Parts: sequence; structure tokens; C-alpha cells
Amino acid sequence: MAKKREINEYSTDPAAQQMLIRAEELGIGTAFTRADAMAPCNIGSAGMCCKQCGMGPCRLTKEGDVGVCGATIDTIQARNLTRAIAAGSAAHSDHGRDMAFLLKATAEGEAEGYMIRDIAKLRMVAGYYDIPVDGRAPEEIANDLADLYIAQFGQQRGEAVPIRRATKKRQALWRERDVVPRGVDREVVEALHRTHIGDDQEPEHILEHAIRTSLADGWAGSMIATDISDILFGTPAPVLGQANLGVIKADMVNVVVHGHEPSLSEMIVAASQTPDVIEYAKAAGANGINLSGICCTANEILMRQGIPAAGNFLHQELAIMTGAVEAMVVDVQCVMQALVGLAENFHTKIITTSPKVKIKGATHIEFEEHKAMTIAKEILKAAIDNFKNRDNSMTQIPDIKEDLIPGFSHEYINYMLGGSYRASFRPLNDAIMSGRIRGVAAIVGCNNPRSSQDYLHNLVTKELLKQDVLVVQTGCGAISSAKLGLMLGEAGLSEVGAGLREICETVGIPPVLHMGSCVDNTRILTVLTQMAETGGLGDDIDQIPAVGLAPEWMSEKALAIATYCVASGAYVIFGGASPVGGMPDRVSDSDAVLKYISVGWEEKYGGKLEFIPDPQMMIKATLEHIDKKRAALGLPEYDPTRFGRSGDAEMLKLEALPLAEKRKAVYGLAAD
Ligand code: NFS
Repeated sequence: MAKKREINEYSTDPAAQQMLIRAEELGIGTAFTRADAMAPCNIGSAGMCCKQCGMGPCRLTKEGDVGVCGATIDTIQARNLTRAIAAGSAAHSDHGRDMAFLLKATAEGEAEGYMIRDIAKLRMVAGYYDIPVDGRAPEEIANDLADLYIAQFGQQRGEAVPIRRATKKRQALWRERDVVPRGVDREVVEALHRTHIGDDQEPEHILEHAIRTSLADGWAGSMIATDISDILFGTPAPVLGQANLGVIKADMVNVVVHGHEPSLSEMIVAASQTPDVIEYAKAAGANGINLSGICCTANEILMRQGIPAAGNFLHQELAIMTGAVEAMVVDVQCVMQALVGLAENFHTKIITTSPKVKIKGATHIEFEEHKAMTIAKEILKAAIDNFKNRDNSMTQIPDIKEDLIPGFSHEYINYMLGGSYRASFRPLNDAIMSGRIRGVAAIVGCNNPRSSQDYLHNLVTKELLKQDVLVVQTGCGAISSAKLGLMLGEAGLSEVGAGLREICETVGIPPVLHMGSCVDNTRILTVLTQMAETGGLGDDIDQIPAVGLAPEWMSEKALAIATYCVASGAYVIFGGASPVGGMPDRVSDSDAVLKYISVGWEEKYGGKLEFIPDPQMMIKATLEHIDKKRAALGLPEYDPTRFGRSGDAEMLKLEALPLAEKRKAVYGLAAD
């Protein structure tokens, strides 16, 4: 057993620390203590264990070792990484498929309680694919779009159609390299086939298919999920929300929704606001129903409805530990099996809802889109019926929460920067060109109990903000910053570099923009693509001074996201352990795969994937990359003292200069 850590080594979040002290008092284990007890296997964590057939598992420990079939370390690492990327792509994209079926059912009037909320987005998305919109009812357009999107998943030949939303240059590169994906189902099946015993045994060739598979996720499966969520539930725009365990209320029936798909959680939000459900809760002696979310379900309903987030991945057990949760309603992904055993110490009901996910010992109330409202009410009533079982002597809710403003969809960022008449990324590009904003970092991804919860996220975020790097976030990383108060207007601006601060104050944005759930990383692809198309920062994503980071990653989905971002031209840095690393004490030829996904992929795609456990090194690598890209574009060298000496006044003075002088003063370019 590894060393038992102290509470403050488990999490930097004070609410989490309170609950972890409570867990120790009650003698209840959590992911944190289980991580202490379960030392990771060095061979498996470095991707050097092959269990693809019955002749093994073969554990390769040193350079030159081969498996029973003769497979080398490089082949085995490439296979394992590709399988992980395929699984992550499958998870996101299967979510996208369900959204496409929901759009179809809604268009046909067969989805109880759903409607098309964002007709403008529907028309815009239809326009990408030449689906006629003029003179047609939204349902007719949605029906065509749903058919097109449903067909994408199983498309056998030809390009997945959303690929056309990438820059022209990127599309050409993918075609030249023959990695344009077909349907994600086909790519995932082929990934499993190629990595079966006795198939593809050239590591680089295997990894090219990992690229293709991830592109089917980022530029199809996940992008489809985001498009349809916006069409059905509304494209996010800023709303006021709250985050952390303090959002759980002692006098109300608490229902925590956890997982990923917004289809049921949106309906639970709607059902919780109906008079009959509110009356039912009051009759049970509660002051009403209080909803909150965990993980990406939290992000979906926080972004659109302002429903508070109880926390990120490592808060799922801690929410139950408050003793005040009547039901935790889960759908798919990132749901710990430990929840059921943990809930037995309290009165909390764990309710599974997806036909794809049951947990032994949980209550299963299966969700079905054709009678979603009826099922949502049934779930809420089960939670209300459980209110009487709450033991107040077991209740302890940390009085800790922060306000935030989430909802920065790419459409909103565009509008906010340019105004309604000239929505544009021009001001953002200009700010980067002038050096007020040094570059952009997308800090995303999970929590991992192997490191202190939120510590790496927050350390990297705060340092990059000081260095005038604009930060956008999704997933559990976003909730981490939200809990810290970095997503609220002026809050935190005192810690932000002077140039970035001017931009935040002028536009009226927090220094960290919450862009949604993990499938919404496609919004970041869209922002980067539009920045490239706006001009001034090159003509493709790989030229933009931007970096993607997942300091506390743990899921296969994170690897899929990393890979499609790399294939789209981004430098991606992960913290924690490398799934293709050599043994920590030996750097040798067994690092060939590690080198290939960095140097090799950069040569081919302009993006690279690196695993850097040390946060200071992570920050250094980020800033060096941003500065390198700035230099390659011929932009002035970043100078932290150049802007913000007098706040807004300095900026307004520069803005008022005649164009020729402005070019010189602001961009450091020749006056003509
Ligand atoms: Ni993303 Fe969302 Fe969180 Fe990681 Fe899990 S919730 S899809 S995988 S843990 S960020």
C-alpha cells in the first residue's frame, strides 16, 4: 500500500477537505483513499502490458522485450493508446448519436416535452450542409438535419460532412495524409480490428488510424452533440451560476444529476419547475426541490439554465457525504461504481437512467425520450419520497460556494467581441497581435485522485493569467476555476496581467471563459478555426499562439480530445503519467511512441501531444510555444510592461490614434 496522504494533499478545495475529514470520522473510503491503497502498475501505466490475446498478458519491462507473438514495446504502446482513443471517441460520439435520435424524434413531434429552442442555430447548422431553410418550418429543417447527422455515424465511405467546417488548408492536409474520417462507427471498429492480435504492427501506421478515429470524434460525433444540444436546449449565453458543495440546501429535496447527456437533465430541470412536483415536495415537508449537477451534466445545465454545479469529478462521492442528497441521478460516463456502497451509509438513492448503464444495487428508472417528462417527474417523486428518510444528525453541508458566469459559446464570444452588427473575432485577433493578449490556453479535462484535486488546474490557470494568456475552459477543469471564483466578472482580475485585464474590462468578461462540457471542446475548435479565418494570425490553427492543457486528465475521452486537437494543429500538454511512457528510470528506444506523438505528429499536423507532470515545466512549455508562434507570425515580442499602465485610459488613447500611427504603436508594424 502506498503512503496514506494528508487531507490537504487530497484536495485543495476547502469544501472537499471538510467532507474528507467527515469521511475519515465515519470510516468511509473514497477515491482518494482508494488511490492511496491501489498503487498503479508501472508496466500497465506505461502502456507496456499487452492483453489483447490469450497467449498473454505479456508484460514488457525493458528495451528489446517482445510479447509471445513477437510484438514490440512500440507496437503494444501504439495499440493500447489507439484503443483508448477509440473508446474515448466512442463515448463522446455515442452521446452525439443519441442527441441526433432525439432531434429526429423532436422534429417528428414524438419527444414528449422537447422543442426546438434555437431556430437561428438550426438554420445556421443546416446551412453548412446546404439543407434548404427558406420558407420551411423548423421541424422540417430539423428532420433533414437529423437524418443527415444520424447517417454520419455509420457512414461507410466518403468524408464525414462536418469536416468541411475546418479551415480549407486543414482539410487539404487531412486529405493529403489520408486521415479524413468516415463514420465514427467505422473508424472505431477499424481501430479495434487493427489492434487485434496479428494485425497492424507498424506503430506509426497504427497511430495514423488513432488520428483518423479522433477526428471522427472531434469533427463529427462530438460536434454533432454540441450542435444538437444547442438547437434543442438553446445556445449558451452568460447566466449567473454557482459552484461547490455549498449549493446543496438543508431545507430542500436535493437532487444531484451526474453524467453527461443533457437530454434527461434538461427535462428534470423542467419537471422540477412544474407546480405539481413543487407541491409534492412541499407536502413532504421540504421547501421545494433543489437541483445541482456533477461533471459534464453539471456543465450542460449550468451553461444554459444557471443550475448550480455541486462539483467536478472528485466531488461525486463528497456530495453524497453531505448526507443531504435524496437522489443522485446518473446517466453515462465518469460515474463511479463506489457511489452505491457509499450511499448505503446515508439515505441517498442512486438512480441509473441510461439503457446502457446499470450499477449493481442502484435503482434503475430507464429514460425514454418519447415520455421524458413523465419519467423526469417519476424520478423527482422518488427523490421527494426519500426526503423523510434523511437523518439530520448525519447531515453536514460545507458552507462554501462561489458565483460564476458561464455560457461562453463560440457564438456568444463572437457576438460579445464584435457586437450584433459586426460579430467577429477581429478584436480578439487584434488583441493577440498587439500583445495585450499573449496567447490563448484551453485548460480542460478531468480530476485525478493521483494528484491533489484542482491543484494543477488552478496553479497553471493562475500563472497563465498573470502572463496575459486568455484562458478558456470546459469539463471538470472549468468547474475547478469556477469554485475558485475566476469566472466572475471583475473577480480575480487583480491577479491578471495588465494587457489581458484591459481586454477583460473593456469587453466585460471574466479572465477565464467557461465554454461548456467536454463534448463542447468542439466549440474551441470552432473558435480557433474562426480566428484563423479572421486573418492576422496565419491561415490555420497550427499558426495561432494557443495551447491546450489537461493537467489532471484521467479518462480515455481526454486522450481522444487531445488527439483530435493535435490533428487540428494544436500543441496539447497533459499532466500526470504518460500512457506511452517508458519506465520512469529508463529513457531509451522504448520511448519511440512518446517521441512520435510529439515530434512525429508535429511534423505531420503542426500539433503535438506531450505529457509533462511538473506544473512549472507545463507553464514554461506553454509560454515558449505561444512566444514561438508569435515570432513565426512576425508579431511583436510579448512585453508585460507595454500595456495597462493606466488601465482603460491607455487603451482608449491608443485606439483613438489615426490608423497608420495605430499600426505602429499598437502592433509594432511599419506605419504604412
Ligand atoms: Ni470530461 Fe466530462 Fe470530468 Fe474528465 Fe469525466 S466529467 S467528459 S472525462 S472527469 S472532464
